[in-house]
Amino acid sequence: MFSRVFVALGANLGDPATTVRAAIQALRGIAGTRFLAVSSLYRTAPVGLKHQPDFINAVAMLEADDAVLPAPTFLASLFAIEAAFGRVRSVKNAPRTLDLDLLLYGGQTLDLPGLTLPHPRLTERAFVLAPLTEIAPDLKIPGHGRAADLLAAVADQPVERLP
Ligand code: PH2
Ligand code: MG
Ligand code: MG
Repeated sequence: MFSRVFVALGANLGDPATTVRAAIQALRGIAGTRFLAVSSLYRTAPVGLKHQPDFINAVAMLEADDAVLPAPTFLASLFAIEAAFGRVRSVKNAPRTLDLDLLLYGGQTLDLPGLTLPHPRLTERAFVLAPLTEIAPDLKIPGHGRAADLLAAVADQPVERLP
């Protein structure tokens, strides 16, 4: 079965806009998927650890065949792209060259070590919900309702859509 898969991109070290654009190209190359859409880039204030540079964030939408690339395998291919971009995993929420988060895999809910679907913090983050609703305005998050309604609830978080 084919599922719509949403991936969040984030970077705040080096030249983050260039990194995010290059990472979008890398996502287009994941074997067994079809690339459907990508949001604008957004400049966003850091959530969590405050004293770090602003982020560039975006969200991409792909189609994946469950039988070929189930969620854990899909996540492994995201980690491989992060590693190729020089991501070093140190402390949680530290600045990063590239962060790729698996947000949603069709309507799946999943709770595995290292992989929870929907992504557990997606519902409270404008830097994810703004680009997500840009490309999927009618999206519903399993267990949480409409993404657009969730975005309205975090409208106090500064995000700026880039031209
Ligand atoms: N990612 C985090 C923590 N905080 N803040 C913004 N604005 N954008 C991010 O991508 C981000 C964050 C952990 O992954
Ligand atoms: Mg991550
Ligand atoms: Mg993240």
